[in-house]
Amino acid sequence: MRKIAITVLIFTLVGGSGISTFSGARLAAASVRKAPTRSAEVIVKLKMASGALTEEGRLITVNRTAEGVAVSVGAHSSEPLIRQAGPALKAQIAEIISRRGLDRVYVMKIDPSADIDAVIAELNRNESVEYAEPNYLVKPGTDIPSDPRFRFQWGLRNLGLAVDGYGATLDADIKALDAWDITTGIRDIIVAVTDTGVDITHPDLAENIFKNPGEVAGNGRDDDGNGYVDDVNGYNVAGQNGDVSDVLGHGTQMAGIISAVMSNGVGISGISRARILPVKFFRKTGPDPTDVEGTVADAARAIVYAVSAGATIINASWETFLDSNQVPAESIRSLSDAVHAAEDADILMVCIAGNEGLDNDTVKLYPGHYQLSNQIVVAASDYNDEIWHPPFNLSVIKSGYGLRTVQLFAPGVSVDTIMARGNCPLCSASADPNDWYALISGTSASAAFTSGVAALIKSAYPEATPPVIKRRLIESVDVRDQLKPFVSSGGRLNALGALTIQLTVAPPILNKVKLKGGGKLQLVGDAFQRGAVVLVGEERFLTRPKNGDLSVLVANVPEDLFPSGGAVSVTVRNPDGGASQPKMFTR
Ligand SMILES: [Ca+2]
Ligand SMILES: [Ca+2]
Ligand SMILES: [Ca+2]
Repeated sequence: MRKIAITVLIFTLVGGSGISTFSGARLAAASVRKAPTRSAEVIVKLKMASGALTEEGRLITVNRTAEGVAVSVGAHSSEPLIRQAGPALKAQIAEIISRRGLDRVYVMKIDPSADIDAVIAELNRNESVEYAEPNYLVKPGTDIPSDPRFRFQWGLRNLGLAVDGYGATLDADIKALDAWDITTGIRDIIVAVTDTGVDITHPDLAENIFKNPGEVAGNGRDDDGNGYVDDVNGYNVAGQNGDVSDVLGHGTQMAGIISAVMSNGVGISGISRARILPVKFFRKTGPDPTDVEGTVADAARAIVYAVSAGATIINASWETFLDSNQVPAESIRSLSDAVHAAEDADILMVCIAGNEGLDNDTVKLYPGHYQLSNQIVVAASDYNDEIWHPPFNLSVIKSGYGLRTVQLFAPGVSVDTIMARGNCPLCSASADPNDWYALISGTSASAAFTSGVAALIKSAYPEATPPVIKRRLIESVDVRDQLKPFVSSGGRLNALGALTIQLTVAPPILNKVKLKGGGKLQLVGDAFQRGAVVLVGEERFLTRPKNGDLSVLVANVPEDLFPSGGAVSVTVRNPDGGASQPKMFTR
């Protein structure tokens, strides 16, 4: 198998709304660091400017500050990370973006000859700056397909017949046929494929592609007013347009595993009938088909678009580049802010353990390394329930793993899926529809399997929050001795088990409710979990632990929900589904 070689180029910013340009370079050109792990950009988050904020935490003056900060280090341009805030942006989404400060994050283009480390150090000394960090590059987590003609979906049902020429084990599969007796997935479920794009007209996929009913294609207008122009079938956050065509072929492979059209007499079957929301964030950087690049800033934008578009699940089959000298000591905070926003929006995010055979407990691989309550990290197993390794060589491991940080295995070797059509590295140039399929290997495929099963869980249990979906996935695995040393659950994904397992839940206990000035609701009790919500009457509000203490939760609630002298029911619900007894509270 050939690894994808992705040419890394320093790209030029395309002109567009919201980009400010500057001239002049103040920092002297220093030793040029040709780092293949990051672009010639920095990501800067500004502190909240005191006294200038509106009630919602938004303000105009921050933009002026961003320009000032950019000029101070000789940046060529400064562009807000979040470029969209249309009238249709739901208040809840706006609140999440503001809560995570994503509206204070800027991407600044630095002179390629400047010393980026020095620029970042200077930015971090600036009193207006909350953090500054490199705009790291990310890569899709897969290898080039091996044999486009060989189609046998052992991961769904393994009959023990040879796979790609190698012996396989009966029942080393996710039990998809039995799971489909319970549900094949409902179309309300939206799986955002944050990736290289998707071939949305592929005959085995088109029916399951998300369609934005309020948007008119190709008229250059944002018809539904959600802040994104022409986002009819998802969005291209890097190019700021509705062209989600696949620049590499990788996103299409993921979409096929998750939701290739079932029972249409064509090709393969996806795991679910959920709809695919293509969110393209990789971009072309040159004429060669392999000139494709993705950055952390665009990955963060992709996550925010998925949040805005109402995704249920985000499939993140990509990872930061790994080089022991380049992996930062600190986390990548801009990407963390975006993943936190997905957590606030109750979106499950499926992440990969990587394809370098690295122990994720010791090597930081993003976005999986954040380990937030809505994230699950997946390793790749083969048709014999072994960790992904080269044929006949069990001593070399290709899948990433981690007893603390990787939760489960899912099929990731010689997995049958669909190919995008056209001129790209993982595309098919053939006119024969039989050639529009391929076997692929990588933890990317394993994440897509997991996203597909998560879509089935959410179809059968619409109330399930990400932590509940995670528990269903993790606690129902088929445990295998040979997988135990590698992941916390010790096993491989089992779709049937994930749908049928009985979860035990310890409900939170709500002892005391207090209403402080400004609508600050304080909840005192036991067995609260991070990410718990409070129901005030019918309305739901996010909580946060007071000073990190989980026995006291705080939520911002409009005071008018508590009429003077009238009793209101207050309930705390944990993300794992446990709910306290309602407590009647009178202001
Ligand atoms: Ca739109
Ligand atoms: Ca339009
Ligand atoms: Ca099909």
